[in-house]
Amino acid sequence: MNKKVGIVCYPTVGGSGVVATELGINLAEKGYEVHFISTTMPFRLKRLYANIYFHEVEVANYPVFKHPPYDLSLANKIAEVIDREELDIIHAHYAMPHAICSIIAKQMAKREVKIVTTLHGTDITVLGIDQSLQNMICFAIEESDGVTAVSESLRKQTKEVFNTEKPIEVIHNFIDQVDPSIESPSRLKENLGILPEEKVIIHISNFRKVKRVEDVIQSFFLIQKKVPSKLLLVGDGPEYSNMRSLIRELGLDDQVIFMGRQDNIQDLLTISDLKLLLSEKESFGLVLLEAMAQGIPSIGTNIGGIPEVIQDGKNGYICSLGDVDDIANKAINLLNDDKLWKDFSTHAKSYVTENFDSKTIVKQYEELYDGLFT
Ligand code: GMT
Repeated sequence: MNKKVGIVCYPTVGGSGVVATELGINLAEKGYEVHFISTTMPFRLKRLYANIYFHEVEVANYPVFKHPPYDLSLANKIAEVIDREELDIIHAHYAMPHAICSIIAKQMAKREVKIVTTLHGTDITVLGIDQSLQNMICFAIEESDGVTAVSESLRKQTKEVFNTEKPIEVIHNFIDQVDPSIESPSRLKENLGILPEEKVIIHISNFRKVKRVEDVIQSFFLIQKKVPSKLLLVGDGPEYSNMRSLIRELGLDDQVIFMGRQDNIQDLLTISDLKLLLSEKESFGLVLLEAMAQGIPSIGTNIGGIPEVIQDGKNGYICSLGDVDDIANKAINLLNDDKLWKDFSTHAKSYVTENFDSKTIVKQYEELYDGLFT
């Protein structure tokens, strides 16, 4: 009989929430009973599935609490769901705080349950650097029954930073086959004020400092001098206003289109010719897969898991962090060479299908789950 799996994740727009939700949907389609435990319904969970349940974590907020105790409310809810729904596995996405809360819940619950933790990056590459949290993250890793990392780079970094004994399996992020786009690309381009002959460069992120959106803009500044083009900036976050100012300073107001947060980026990718992800920290870069699955070549930095997704010179380019001249030169060369672009585009699609298809990757999670019960 298929197992009952509880998935604990951040429901908001962001790679880890997308991966957790898509995993749940794929498992449900294979007959698992899936229980999402989160503060709000994961945003990609748009359809109704008979065997997917959602359990809302309500955070108590009494005046005596200086900070609402999200972690405790979550642990309590996980324990409650383990017992009531007779779960076999809790799959926590992020060590901090989701794995920790799951471990507390396991101790509270009356039923034996296995904990699987998937490391997505920031818990290791950002929080891991904070000494005060290191012991806690170590504890989450060692006490989990199974641990995965979304890239080899993240697995290596976790071992180096935490020196943990627990084996960490690399299970890359994945993508479902892309549905045909509903919007007509030429109409969408026209609606956005992009001329038919203009190339479209796209960047999608949460505009945190680590994403180095300023490098995207500086690279575009050089690109647009040689290639008629527009830059689509999709997302929102702390660096948003600084980026607006930079664009004004560079006189790029008419050539950069701010799209804000978008749940459905597929149509925007359909009209794009090049994806830029120039982060200084990136454990994987799910947005790269989303672009490459649509045949959009990408340029990324030689950071974290990015080189596990982009094959330099085959389906995109890998450049050094901050080297905007090199990034721009490579982009100009690619955008001006139709044959090269088509080659990269074909390779991008096939590389994603061969290596990051949901069918292949979800099977790896299933094998991991099975292994916990033998
Ligand atoms: O990109 C982000 O900063 C959001 C973050 C998240 O929590 O969704 O992304 C992390 O997990 C994604 C899914 O595994 C990865 O594709 C991103 O590379 C990773 N972000 C970082 O490592 C900065």
